[in-house]
Amino acid sequence: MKKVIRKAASLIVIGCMTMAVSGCGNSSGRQVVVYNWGDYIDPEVNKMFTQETGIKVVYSDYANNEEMYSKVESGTVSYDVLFPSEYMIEKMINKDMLAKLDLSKIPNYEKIDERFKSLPYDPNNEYAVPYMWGTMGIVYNKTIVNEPVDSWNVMWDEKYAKQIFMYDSERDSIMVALKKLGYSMNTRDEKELEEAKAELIKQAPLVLAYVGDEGKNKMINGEAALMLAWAGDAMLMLSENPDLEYVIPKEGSNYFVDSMVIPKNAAHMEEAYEYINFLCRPDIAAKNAEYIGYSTPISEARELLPEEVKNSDVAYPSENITSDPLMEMFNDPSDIISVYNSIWTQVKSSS
Ligand code: SPD
Repeated sequence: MKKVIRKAASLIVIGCMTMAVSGCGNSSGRQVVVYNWGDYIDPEVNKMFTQETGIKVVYSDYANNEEMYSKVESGTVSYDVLFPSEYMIEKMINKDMLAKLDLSKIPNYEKIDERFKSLPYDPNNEYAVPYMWGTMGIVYNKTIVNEPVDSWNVMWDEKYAKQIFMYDSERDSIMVALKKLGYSMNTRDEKELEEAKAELIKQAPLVLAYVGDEGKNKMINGEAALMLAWAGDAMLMLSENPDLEYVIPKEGSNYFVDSMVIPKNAAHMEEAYEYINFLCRPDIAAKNAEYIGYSTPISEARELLPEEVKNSDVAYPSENITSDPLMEMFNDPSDIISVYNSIWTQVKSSS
């Protein structure tokens, strides 16, 4: 987890991607078209994959599940491997957009811990191969927030006006408001969702910015007091600034699993299988997890991590956390997506 090296390396990824498109380091003519979250892979891993297999990686990234879905649905680019979160996998399965996997082509699938298999979005392990997992919580700067932080309420505290970063994502922001109110993040109750909207509108004047990946460096640089963050990003921030802490609020939060899937219309199926299998190899999964800060679902990979990472409560909280009823995984809100979209439009226009 090295901020400065990571920034330089991500430029190399783009450079390598450009070269990959024009055929750099690859004589086989084989390629795999990968679309992943930003800051969600060690660029060296893509290079190693090409060196070992001769398959070039045409790599690009997205900021959130919704952006990925729109791009894939538009059909402007045909992707081979995607990394959606659980609720988006459920939606893509329901829309018949994903290929059923032949797990015999992913022998490293057996390395994945059983507790990350047969999850509600893919109960028979037909479509998705877990990649990274984690929780969502609050990163706060102890030199500014010098009181115990244990509740989402702090993100509404006027003392911290214009020192709060929220995440620029409708699903995650609405989740925070629902949990603050004591509701399920998967509620279909329009009254509860209206209350969540009112909370977010109330919070908007206090928010310094609705950020994406750039929020991490801003927190590291002490530009805000509080930030809504995923544990993997928290790992990176905490390693760079000892004044920062991560907490999962007592009202509960989101526990997520991002997985690798192959779209039904993928043009390079065999290469997609090879790529997914490579990322599940314990040494590669460990290298990747150490670089990006997120939590690998492969115990053998976790064992290879530095002591301070593999024993971190932030990246690897107690296993009970995934059975805590206050910690929820998102499910697909397609049936009420217009309500979600309308809430988010109103929140953003009030900020
Ligand atoms: N840098 C972004 C890493 C992506 C993390 N995914 C979290 C998904 C939660 N629904």
